[in-house]
Amino acid sequence: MEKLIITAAICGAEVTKEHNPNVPYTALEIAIEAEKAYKAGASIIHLHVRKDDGTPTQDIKRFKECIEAIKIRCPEVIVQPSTGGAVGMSNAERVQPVELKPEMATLDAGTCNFGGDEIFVNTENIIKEFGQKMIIFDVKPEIEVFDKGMIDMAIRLQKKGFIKSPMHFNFVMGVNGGITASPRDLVFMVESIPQGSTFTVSGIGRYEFQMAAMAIIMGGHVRVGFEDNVYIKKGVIAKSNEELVERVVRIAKDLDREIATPHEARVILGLPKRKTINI
Ligand code: KMH
Ligand code: ZN
Repeated sequence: MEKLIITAAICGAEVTKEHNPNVPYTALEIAIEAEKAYKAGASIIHLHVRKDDGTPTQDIKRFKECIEAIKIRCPEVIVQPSTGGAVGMSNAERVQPVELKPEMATLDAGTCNFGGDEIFVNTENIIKEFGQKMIIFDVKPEIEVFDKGMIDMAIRLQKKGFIKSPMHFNFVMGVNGGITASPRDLVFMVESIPQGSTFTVSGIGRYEFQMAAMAIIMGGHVRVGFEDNVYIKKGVIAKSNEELVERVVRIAKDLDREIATPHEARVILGLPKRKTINI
């Protein structure tokens, strides 16, 4: 089995210091969390950014500042900005970080309920627009899938030229309004992606480590982090994203799966070679 790519979703857009005081807001806090997660075994940092007071933003200058702060501490790590942002943001606002030409960025593949009255809107035209922009700026999309129909949308848009092949998916499982975090549904998702694709699994909340174990066994990759879950175990707040990554590393080692370095992750994901990787 190929080595395991661990993504750390260190910040998110919805989780706050009220949920866990260790959620990073400032560029310095974000860079410190990224470095700790990287040193623990993460090769990708999935990145949302905040204003200093914690308000989510997709401001390109803030992304640049945070990415540079991360790259000073861990130049090797792959930084994957979000184009999902926070529920309710405009498309123009969300897509900004793609213009920084990061190696990867997320591409959300459909609309879904997001708990309560929240709706995370990704129409077909938004996905086409973001996908095309990622092709122009040479950014590999991580296709965010909250339900099975979003896989079908991605396959259709790949055939129409809006997404390049091979595709890399992230199955986000357990959102209130998305697919459940169950073994049956994970098997269904894995069997639904085209041959040659890669996949990561993000289990939300208490499902984080159960889904991680299943992904490891099935040859997929794993995402953990405060964006998805703030607890290291039931009722115990994690001190850092590092703790969450360390737990995945322990599970992987027990299951005889080695951990990929960022360089190995680039090879597995087929990221294009760049002379310099500043961003
Ligand atoms: N914050 C969610 C509404 C992504 O990063 O692309 C969307 C999200 C997905 O987090
Ligand atoms: Zn995200």
